[in-house]
Amino acid sequence: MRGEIVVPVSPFASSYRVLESAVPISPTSKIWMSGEFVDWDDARIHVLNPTLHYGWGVFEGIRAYETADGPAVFRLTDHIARLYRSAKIYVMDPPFTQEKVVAATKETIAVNEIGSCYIRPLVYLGYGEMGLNPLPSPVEVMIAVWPWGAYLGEEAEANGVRAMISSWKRNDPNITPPAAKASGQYLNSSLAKVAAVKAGYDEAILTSPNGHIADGTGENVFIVSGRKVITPLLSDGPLGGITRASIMRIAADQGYEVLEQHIVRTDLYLADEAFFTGTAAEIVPIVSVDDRQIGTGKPGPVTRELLEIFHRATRGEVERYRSWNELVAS
Ligand code: PPE
Repeated sequence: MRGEIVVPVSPFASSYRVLESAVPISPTSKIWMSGEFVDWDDARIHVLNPTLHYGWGVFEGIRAYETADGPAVFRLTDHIARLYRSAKIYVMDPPFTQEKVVAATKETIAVNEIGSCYIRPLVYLGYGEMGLNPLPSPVEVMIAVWPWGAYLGEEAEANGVRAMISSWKRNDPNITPPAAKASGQYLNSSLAKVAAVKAGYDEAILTSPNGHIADGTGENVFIVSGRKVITPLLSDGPLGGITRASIMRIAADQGYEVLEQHIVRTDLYLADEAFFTGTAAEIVPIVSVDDRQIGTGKPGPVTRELLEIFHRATRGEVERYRSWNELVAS
């Protein structure tokens, strides 16, 4: 089967499991391409598109959820603001305002008659120029939506995942800046992901060039130590996750001491609990790192508490976080 990969069940095991493509795309009807709706199968670009060759593009990953008032996009305005910050870093000036892209995202969800979904906007270079100077190329924007299931597997939330520290280092601000969510930067994440999956782990955690924990391949990392909920400083190279910010707020509101600080790999080994946060992954407990069991080796109570509040917040069920639910029909 395409994408099939066989991995050991654990580094010490003699049995193997087959990983299928974990997160396939289910097509919807229309994709928004620079101002027009195009049929899903016709949303094409030329093979000499420069973004395909050099990775000069910036994107977002956003989710919409069903709420009592209809589908709502979780923190859509914040995601589109990050998209434009990423575009600024990569000197791309999208030919649409942020407000227009926010509205177009809602329209794309409505046109596709979909409730809960994953949303993928991409700012990329148009066809016509080739070479390493992106500046002469036109800037295009596309938005697609589709139903996307559990990013780290159906059982990840209930049972937790096994992570390893990657030998691949996270991007550095003076190499390819982690403050931008740029297409080409994901070579770094995918190298780490492939190494982790082939070694039989669910996910990789990358460190900064000087050894501080940064983030997972597509998720931020948190540890829990007593009443402290701790996540790496942005200067250590994680993406400034919107789920990260949401969990920091929820944890503070629940009375935890929330800290951004340097974390090293042994802090993970010795934590009471650890978890990943991200739009695609949502909240996923980490039950071991480098085969050191974390805490009891099961998803912990603080992780569960925060995860449950987060889920209710995404569905518009928590009054104090209602401003995070941006209704599609508004
Ligand atoms: N770190 C990285 C490297 C990252 O890619 C993401 C999001 C996060 C942290 C969490 O950020 P946020 O989603 O704002 O909480 N990764 C997106 C892309 C995943 C993909 O496979 O593509 C996502 O979760 O949508």
